[in-house]
Amino acid sequence: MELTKEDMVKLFTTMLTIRRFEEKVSELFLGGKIPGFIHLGIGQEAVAAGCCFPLKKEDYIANTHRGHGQCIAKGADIKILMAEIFGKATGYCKGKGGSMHLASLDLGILGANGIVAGGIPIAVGAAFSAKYRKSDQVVACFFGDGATGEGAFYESLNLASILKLPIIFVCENNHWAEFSPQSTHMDIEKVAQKALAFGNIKGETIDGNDVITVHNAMVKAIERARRGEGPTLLECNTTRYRGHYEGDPQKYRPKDDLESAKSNDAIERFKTFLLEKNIVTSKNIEDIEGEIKPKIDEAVKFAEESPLPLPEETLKDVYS
Ligand SMILES: Cc1ncc(C[n+]2csc(CCOP(=O)(O)OP(=O)(O)O)c2C)c(N)n1
Repeated sequence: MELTKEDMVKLFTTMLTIRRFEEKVSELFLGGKIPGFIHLGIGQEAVAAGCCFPLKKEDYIANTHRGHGQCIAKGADIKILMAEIFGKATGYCKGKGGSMHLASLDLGILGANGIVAGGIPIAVGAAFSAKYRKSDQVVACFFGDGATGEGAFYESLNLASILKLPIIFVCENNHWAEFSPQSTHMDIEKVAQKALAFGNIKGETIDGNDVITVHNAMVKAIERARRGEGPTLLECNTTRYRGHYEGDPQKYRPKDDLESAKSNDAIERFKTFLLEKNIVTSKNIEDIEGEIKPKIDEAVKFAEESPLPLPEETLKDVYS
């Protein structure tokens, strides 16, 4: 699937919406308006946008604790998403999931997960179901570099390889697992090398801050999955700008690590590309920004004005 100019504008709009949405979430969380814990993917937007764009509505994603962007890219309504993050009854999980347990089965969003690597076996189960039903659906399963040290990762990839399941394992490699740099929890350089252990999994490492590269690699992985040739482990190198959780002062992080990351910003790079190729003008960019802002304000208003879940609803829809 070749990207048209229109597609590229849509991709850019998605990335910018994710960024502005999360900047607003940060502001509201630090202002005490949002309960619980928040993990932001600011800096990682190209992975969510590029990977979800070629998915069909009926395809599945399993996202992570850092999963707002993946939900927006899979088609979530930012009003309902914001309400869920606020813990309100109008949210996707009626306010009982919050930022870390976002799910919408209607949109094929199987759920963010507070358990690191917890979404991986769920995604493999969904891929097995798709294959069994011959539904032609694929699953995009997102996780971080830290998750690839979990037993669930190896067991899941083993089964997915043996059964040649229609799944794309997307590692959003931001090179940090909580407060530990990749070098302290992995003795190999690339997560994609881990694919070699399984047989039917194709491993690939790409520039996760180049949305077109991400998109094109994902298209190939989806085609391979739909042809029944098996899973792909797609490692997207990227960076998170914010702390592990919102409020984390990142004292463990060398200053130049963050500064060099910001000079490789996915949104700025794509904007420069679009301008240089005359796909958009500066005025178009301003207009896109101008359209996103009121939508985010509207989402916040909706969330703030929505009711909290009723106490008698506490155990409803809760099944484990
Ligand atoms: C099974 C489990 N172990 C530990 C934790 C605590 N924890 C939360 S996030 C995290 C790091 C995850 O790193 P990574 O998978 O790279 O994702 P990232 O946060 O970088 O997006 C850890 C250790 C947890 N939530 N679940």
